[in-house]
Amino acid sequence: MNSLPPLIPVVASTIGYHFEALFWYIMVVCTLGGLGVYAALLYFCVAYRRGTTTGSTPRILGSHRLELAWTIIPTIIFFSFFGWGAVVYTKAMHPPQDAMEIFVIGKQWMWKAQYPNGQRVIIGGNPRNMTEAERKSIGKLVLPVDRPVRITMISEDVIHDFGVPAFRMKMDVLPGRYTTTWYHPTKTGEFHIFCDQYCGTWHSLMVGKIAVVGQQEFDEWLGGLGSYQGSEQPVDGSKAFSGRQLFLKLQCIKCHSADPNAAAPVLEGLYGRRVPMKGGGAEYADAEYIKQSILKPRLKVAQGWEPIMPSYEGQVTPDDLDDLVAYIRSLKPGTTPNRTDRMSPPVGAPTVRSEKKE
Ligand code: HEC
Ligand SMILES: [Cu+2]
Repeated sequence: MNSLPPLIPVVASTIGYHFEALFWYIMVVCTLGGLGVYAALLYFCVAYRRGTTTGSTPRILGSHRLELAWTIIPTIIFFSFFGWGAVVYTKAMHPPQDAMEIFVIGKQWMWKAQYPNGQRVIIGGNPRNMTEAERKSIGKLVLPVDRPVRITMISEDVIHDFGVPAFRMKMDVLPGRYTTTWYHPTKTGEFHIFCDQYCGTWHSLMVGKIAVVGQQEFDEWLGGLGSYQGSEQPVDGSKAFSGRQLFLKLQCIKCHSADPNAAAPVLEGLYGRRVPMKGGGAEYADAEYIKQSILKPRLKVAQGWEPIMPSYEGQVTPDDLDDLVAYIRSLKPGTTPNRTDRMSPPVGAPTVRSEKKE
């Protein structure tokens, strides 16, 4: 039966627990209240049915005590909903000062998230309406566990709503006005994002995932590296992403293609491997080795290859080198670009694609 969704979605944020407690409190009080009313109804129906001993009802001219009791007690009970609700609401509306800030833009029918370092991801959307670059950078909203994040949102077109059931939080995303919400994720794992406001034809595709990962994994991901990758190519705005642009611009791709029979080694999975050298010995492929391979390719030549790689000394800045290293480090099997891949424009850049009418 694991195909059925759980009756109660997992709870994965601090507000989620507050929300659950309040929800069940209201649920239990209302259920008991309702049952009480129906039980009394049933009892009176039977006890005071026509023709019973009581005959006629006694004349009762009111009781202040009774009136006060059934006014004050329910008022206290129902105001407890309000009081508790107000406390949870205030918590939910006020992100802590140290929260990390992430911007989210809603657009028919996808989400675009931007991190403090400029890194961007696209979440969800209708692939038919996207540019190639957008399609390849479809990813997840990656968040660190146990750290508060504030999400500031705006819409490019109509009203959307950024809803995360596992966090028990949703917030309307409006055109022309910023709205904010915040989460304190308490569990690692993947959780749904839904657009909770009907927003047009592909509203149903405006869905995605939040991946909550450990702090270290998160930091690596923010650098465009690491075991966790939300999308097929390095995340837009990361060092690895700039490295990829350079890799294409400097034409490294002409030799280092995905073809193992090409003139140069495939660089996927190179980082951290031991590379046998021409003339004996081996080198550990770390950042130093990669930098040296780019600046002084003749110094250490990998076994089985000809020393045909040109030196890039003077053509690349130290920053460029770091980006290239980050990119090579992020290269996973099957992710070397095609030789014909052009540099992809940044996510969200204005595009001149022809809007095909379908
Ligand atoms: C003219 C073809 C050519 C171009 C262009 C080229 N390389 Fe190379 N590259 C090679 C060959 C051949 C080797 C293997 C021999 C060696 O170690 O020098 C190599 C080796 C490497 C290595 C070490 C790989 C290993 O398995 O040890 C790295 C890293 C590298 N290149 C990065 C780059 C980068 C980054 C660029 C672009 C800035 C680039 N290369 C441009 C041909 C090329
Ligand atoms: Cu929407």
